[in-house]
Amino acid sequence: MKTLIAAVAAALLAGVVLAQTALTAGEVVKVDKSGGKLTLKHEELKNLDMPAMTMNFRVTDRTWLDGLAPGQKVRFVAEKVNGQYTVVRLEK
Ligand SMILES: [Cu+2]
Repeated sequence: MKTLIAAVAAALLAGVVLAQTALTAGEVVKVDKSGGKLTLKHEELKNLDMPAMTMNFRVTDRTWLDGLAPGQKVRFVAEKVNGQYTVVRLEK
């Protein structure tokens, strides 16, 4: 029972942290559909302690890459998943 309560509490906390992670502005530089990767010129990512730069990200869902084109402005949330910077939320 204690384990269950701890698990529920952890899940709730994770949800709160995720909800508080603000969207960051970015511009699409390159789309790699087959590789499931996206190059973004992004503003500061506070949750990753990262300054503005242009870099590669993996994406949680490759279908997000459909219809994306270089020069397009997006808003996104990135996290480190299994050691790789990954876009976990994308708004076009
Ligand atoms: Cu970066």
